[in-house]
Amino acid sequence: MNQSEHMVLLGVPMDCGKRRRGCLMGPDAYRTAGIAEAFAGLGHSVTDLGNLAPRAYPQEPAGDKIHARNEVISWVETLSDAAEAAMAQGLPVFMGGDHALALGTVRGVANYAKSQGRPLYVLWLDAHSDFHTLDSTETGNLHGTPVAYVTGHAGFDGFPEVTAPVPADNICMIGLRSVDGAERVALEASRIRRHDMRDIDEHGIARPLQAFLQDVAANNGMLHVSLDVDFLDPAVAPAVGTTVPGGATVREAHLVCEILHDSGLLTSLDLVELNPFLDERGRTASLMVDLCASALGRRVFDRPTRSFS
Ligand code: 5AB
Ligand code: MN
Ligand code: MN
Ligand code: MN
Repeated sequence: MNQSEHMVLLGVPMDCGKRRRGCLMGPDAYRTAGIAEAFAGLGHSVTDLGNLAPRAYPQEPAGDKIHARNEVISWVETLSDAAEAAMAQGLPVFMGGDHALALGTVRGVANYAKSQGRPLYVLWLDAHSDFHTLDSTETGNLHGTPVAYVTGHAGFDGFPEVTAPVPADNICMIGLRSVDGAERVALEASRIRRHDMRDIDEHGIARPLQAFLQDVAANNGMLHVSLDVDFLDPAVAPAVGTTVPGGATVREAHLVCEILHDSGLLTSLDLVELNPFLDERGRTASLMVDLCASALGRRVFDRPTRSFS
């Protein structure tokens, strides 16, 4: 049986977390691919709050190593507030936009979880670990930093304080295959659970996910999922700036989403890094919408209920 959710769609046309442009078209590509209709067809109610915009922000300092620092800070403030408010209404889906949006969405969702007295867990589905600080980033692109920020790492001067940092133990990364040297050192020193593609090749994708979900359930956690298009293999999801070969297959990704649905634990979702300018006849946007549908209950046959507690 499907549990019926109230889905809250928020468009986040954020394109400043990196230099290559196009993610600003993401929210409308998801709408065009029928995301609202897919949710409604599964029996969920849907509200589309339209697109968010950053507040006015000071001009970027000349020669800054960090790309669009002030614009990102402004988005973080907007997104934190919007995420916190949307959590009280239903299950928010943040239609990005690049992955810098997660600095704001996860910060806001974490504040909400704290207000409910519940721990927040984060599932990071990505080729990259996005674990740079402003000091360690080599590219200056802030879409490579959200995990370090939301876990409360130092080195984010000028950014809003992270009032409810997500404990490293509560984060699970799946799909990794491009991790920079500084990120590897920092990850190895942290308790973040990390599963690279080799793990998945050897053991399958279900096992690490189920182990993580057991923990979420056992601790009455809320679960935020951050789905980067580059989690998927570029052969099936070409509409992304940072393609890395050897990614998740269509079936692996669906299985993740199907298991997420069975768990009943999902409480918020980011869809990030879709660059419709690079898509082929909308296939990446359509695949992302199909994955969302699996995460919200689309299936071929019912299965016996699986318990995660
Ligand atoms: B994405 C890189 N590590 O820091 C950097 O797509 C890539 O949100 C970051 O996962 C990729 O710029 C960020 C080289
Ligand atoms: Mn990412
Ligand atoms: Mn990525
Ligand atoms: Mn990217």
